[in-house]
Amino acid sequence: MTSDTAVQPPEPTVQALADSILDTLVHRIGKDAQAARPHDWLAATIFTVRNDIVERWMASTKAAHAAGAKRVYYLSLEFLIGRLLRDAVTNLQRSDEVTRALAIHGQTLAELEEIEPDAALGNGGLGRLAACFMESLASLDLPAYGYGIRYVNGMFRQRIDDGWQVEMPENWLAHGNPWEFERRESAYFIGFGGEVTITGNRVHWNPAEAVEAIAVDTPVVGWRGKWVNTLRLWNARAFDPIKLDKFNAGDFEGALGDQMRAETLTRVLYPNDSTPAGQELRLRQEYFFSSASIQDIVRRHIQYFGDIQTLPDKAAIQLNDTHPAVSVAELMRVLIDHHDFAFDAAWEITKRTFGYTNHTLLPEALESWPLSLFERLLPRHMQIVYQINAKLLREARSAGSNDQSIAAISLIDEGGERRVRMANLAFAGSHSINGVAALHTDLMKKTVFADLHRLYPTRINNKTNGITPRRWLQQCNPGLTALIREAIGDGFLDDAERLIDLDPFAEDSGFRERFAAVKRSNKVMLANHIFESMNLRIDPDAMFDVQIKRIHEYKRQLLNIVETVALYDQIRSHPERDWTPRVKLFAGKAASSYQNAKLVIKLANDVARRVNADPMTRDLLRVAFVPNYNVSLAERIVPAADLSEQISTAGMEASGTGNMKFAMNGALTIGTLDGANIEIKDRVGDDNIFIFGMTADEVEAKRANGYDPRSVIEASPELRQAVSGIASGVFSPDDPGRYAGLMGGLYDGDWFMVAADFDDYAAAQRRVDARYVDRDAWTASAIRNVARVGWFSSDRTIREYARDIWTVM
Ligand code: B1H
Repeated sequence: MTSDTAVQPPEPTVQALADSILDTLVHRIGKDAQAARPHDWLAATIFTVRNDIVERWMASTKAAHAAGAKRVYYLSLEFLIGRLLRDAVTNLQRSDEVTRALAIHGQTLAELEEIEPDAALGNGGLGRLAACFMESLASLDLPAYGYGIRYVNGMFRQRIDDGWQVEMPENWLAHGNPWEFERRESAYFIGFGGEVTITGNRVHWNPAEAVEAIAVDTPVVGWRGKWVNTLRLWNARAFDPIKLDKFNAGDFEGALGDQMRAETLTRVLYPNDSTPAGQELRLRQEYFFSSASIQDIVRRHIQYFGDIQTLPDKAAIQLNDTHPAVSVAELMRVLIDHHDFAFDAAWEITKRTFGYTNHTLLPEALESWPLSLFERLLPRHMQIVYQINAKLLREARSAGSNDQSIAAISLIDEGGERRVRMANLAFAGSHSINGVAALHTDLMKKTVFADLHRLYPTRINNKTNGITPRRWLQQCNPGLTALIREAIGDGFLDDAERLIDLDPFAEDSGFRERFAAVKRSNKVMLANHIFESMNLRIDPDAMFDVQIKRIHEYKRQLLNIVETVALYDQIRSHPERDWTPRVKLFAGKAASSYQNAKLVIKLANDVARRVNADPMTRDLLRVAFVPNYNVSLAERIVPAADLSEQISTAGMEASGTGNMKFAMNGALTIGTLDGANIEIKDRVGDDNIFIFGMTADEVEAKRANGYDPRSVIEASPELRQAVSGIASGVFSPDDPGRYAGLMGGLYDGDWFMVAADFDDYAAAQRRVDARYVDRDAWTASAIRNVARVGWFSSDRTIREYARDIWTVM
């Protein structure tokens, strides 16, 4: 869409804005300026800013309609959007105006922004990617809807008690949510269970239970406010919230039971990153939001275009991993049972409409549902899955696939308890299947999808992830943004790849000094925050070495911690050497049932306690585990980082997106040749990144040829000392055996190859030390990182999806 199709309302003056905030406070919140608390001012500000957004929103909707535009639908069980006020105000370019208007009332925009709850309707990278994509879609003026679930409780709040993670319920809606609009008129019937009957050639599904899905919309403002899209999250409600007959008979629980069951559906986000939860409630969530979204998409298409046949020309539905994959069967059901399509015709429309993005190859992460559960909950979909499978396997047979290949392609896993394979369903039902970084896409073709890829060799394609430079540069790092603007002008704000104009400034000593001053001031702000929140002092002149992400064995926080211990031992053995002072920062949540991940958190805290209390190393090494990692905390930490730890076992991190955020904010990466690290290295150049460790091929070969971690540990004195120190309780004198099992795992098995990569990692860290001492060279490299990673803007990623998969550009 062109930008001039949306109306630009006139900018109200600052005084008018201040008046309207006060008017909102009084008439909408019901408080006067004297009685209002900060949350009231926040709500009044959001409501006021929202008015401006709503006008643009309606104009965008009308423009898309008038143009008969094709719409993009992004289906995701996770949207990790974080706070919205600063995003909205900066994208509308009204920061100064709103700041000044609030000042008239003695309020500070920055302080109000800080009390906005962080909407954490996602786990990690996959959910944050969905949020970055929504922002880029709006920034590129592409008509799009995000579809998901309005969880009442998002990602749990993490408390650290005596070093252990404790999960606390998160309650982002406690003060209401001024951003959202409930659309009671957009409600759909969602059935579960029951049976399927046939009359004539008509199939009829009679569900045993049903809930209503209610739409709740949030506007998503693009850069410069030219275009506004919709994030539509579904809420579940009982059709009959109170059964009055039961209520009158005194059966209060029975009277409210349906409502309770419905509310349970959209109550809480499953806090797993990478490994799916196999519970029935999760499958119910998946079907609930898939069905509501498909019904809504079909309803809108028919309303606008009249003819369901043209659906693939006017709607592109992207499946964010397999969590919405049941949508494939749901669209088939709607087309066949409600619109009288023959199976084959419905299948062609379905394939042309869907695209599927895969985000992980970890075998335990590939979603599959026991056939018995799937059939009991979705009997009609089970029939359709069987029909799809019959067609798929016929095609495979006629293409000459052997039995082994047929078994791999099948939608049904027959090894052991029979299960429905959601990845195969998503693959079969889509015209495009994409990975999220070049290596990942390559491995998809060679591993999980090898047989499907041989059968349909044109479907798999790569779309390397990206991040929105609005949130992850402009908003989180205003100091750096201002400096870049002075140097190269405003062009990079609209096209992040113009950051390349900054490259020559790496050689300008005056610029390097100013760049280093910005980084230092970001570090001072983070140090203050850590002091205030954790009562720990860290030195802004030390190197800030940061690993923040979900805690998972494949991400190898353990490698970092063990190396930290080895460094600690080295410093104590050789205090006379010229050590580079470091602050090791960790943050991240562990899935509640992931015992090893929780133990890694405890270990980081135990190591921090001991190291930070040691007078011999105090000035050279500090360790901190910052609690409750979320989007807002990342926005503080990323601009302050010197070193970005991206150290997953090669072949296991599909892409990573934190790696991109750090590089764009001038941190240097220490990383393996995994995921998008490889593409970052290709762009920043070998001299501006620290690469170590085995390649994905080497990891695979080592596993195949029998890897013996014990001999590796024995052969490395530093590693041996660190591991045996941890194992024997040096860091856990209160419970000396605490880490015996965790360290034992390294000796016998070490699936993630911590030992195999240790020496090379430690050597890379000493190269990091040496480079950091030459502060000028370090800063030049940091500038080159910023200049050269504009390609990792999610605008570029979305343009590629729009051109290659959705054909909307
Ligand atoms: C990613 C997930 C994921 N990959 C299952 N897979 C989940 C899988 O709740 N579940 O069941 C939740 C999340 N998340 C991440 O996606 C990758 O690990 C990252 O490497 C990648 O950058 C990110 C975005 O593509």
